[in-house]
Amino acid sequence: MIRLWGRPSSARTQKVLWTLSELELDFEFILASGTMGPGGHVSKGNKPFGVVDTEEYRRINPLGRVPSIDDDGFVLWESNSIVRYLAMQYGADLLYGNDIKVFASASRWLDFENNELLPPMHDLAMQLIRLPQERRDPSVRDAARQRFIAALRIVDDQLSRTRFMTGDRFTYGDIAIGIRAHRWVLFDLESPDFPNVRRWYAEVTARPAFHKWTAQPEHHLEG
Ligand SMILES: N[C@@H](CCC(=O)N[C@@H](CS)C(=O)NCC(=O)O)C(=O)O
Repeated sequence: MIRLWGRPSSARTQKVLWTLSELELDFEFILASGTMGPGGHVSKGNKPFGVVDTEEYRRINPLGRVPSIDDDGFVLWESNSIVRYLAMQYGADLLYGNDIKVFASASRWLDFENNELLPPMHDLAMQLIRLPQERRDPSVRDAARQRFIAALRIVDDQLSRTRFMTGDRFTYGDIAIGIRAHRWVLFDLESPDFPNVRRWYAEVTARPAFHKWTAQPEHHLEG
């Protein structure tokens, strides 16, 4: 049995949730966070889910962050490593066509998501949703919007040449980029049109697995 520690509003946790849903795997979901709780972010006085600051959890994840998994005694943290593990262990055909080059290509998009899309999106989530009004700074928000757009241009260029992020088949690379694209659409900020992203976004978000944990706007816009 797989246990997953995380929170539904965490895009990194969502990478794992979407992957588990694609694979139709059963799992126990343990709500955990030091910064968010059922009412929202701690910066607005809300109580966090907790768990992450316990000694027991620190033995699972020394950073005290989410997500982490325990698959029958095999413990793993770092969201991208978890997605790659689940793909290799349970979904080689479905999530990368059992092809090492496709695996590596999808893996590259996970790193791109982590390095290029996540930092500006973190700033956007803080500036648009999580910080109290008096701590928000429009110049930080706008710089993050511009940086996200620059990275999205690269995604659009890739998708002008291939149906999915790595070629003609859906892979776990589409999951990581798909979550960021979904959040971007929900943020509804001023942006150039990216027609290839639009076409691909319609296709990946039509997948039933996307609707289990990732589609819901409240996981992206509340906090
Ligand atoms: N590189 C790590 C980063 C983990 C991380 O920073 N997770 C965030 C949530 S997206 C977190 O734990 N935030 C603090 C909290 O919720 O307690 C990963 O990808 O798993």
